Amino acid sequence: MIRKIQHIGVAVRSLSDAIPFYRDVLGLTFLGIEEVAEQKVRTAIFRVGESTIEVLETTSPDGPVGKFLEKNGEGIHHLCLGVDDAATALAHAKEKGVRLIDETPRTGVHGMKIGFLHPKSTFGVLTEFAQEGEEP
Ligand code: CMX
Repeated sequence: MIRKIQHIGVAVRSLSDAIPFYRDVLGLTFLGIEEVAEQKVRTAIFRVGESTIEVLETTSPDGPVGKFLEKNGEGIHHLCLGVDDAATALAHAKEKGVRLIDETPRTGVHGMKIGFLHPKSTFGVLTEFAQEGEEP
């Protein structure tokens, strides 16, 4: 059911400050910037083999990334696992007693179907499922 690490999300204060590190120091392929208004984030996406790193900047202090930065500062924000079917993956986790943030999938970066598990239920790591097929 789980195919790969789809991406790792990294929260930063400024995309324009962080992009040169990933692009010029690490030499990763920069796939572009996307804004997900519903999540109050702008994300710069970098290819790493079959996965990506999503560098996340908040567009509002009260968004999930804004709150995370306020409490923790910059750092790894979430782990995203590529799955065949996001609805099935969420339902399976719920059946096993995991607390869901999303009961059903919603639309994320690149139009992927995504859903989150609550970090209090996943040993402190905010975990996302993303339905593969439309990722970069
Ligand atoms: N990783 C680990 N723990 C986290 C966390 C994270 N990224 N974000 C919050 N937490 C912890 C908080 O530190 C807090 O812990 P304590 O109670 O010990 O202080 C706890 O979770 C808070 O939980 P809450 O009160 O239920 O909720 P919050 O309002 O703080 O929201 C969360 C937390 C995870 C439910 C919310 O950020 C969320 O819904 N996230 C999913 C969406 C998201 O993160 N979008 C941005 C990425 C977009 C994308 O890549 O597409």
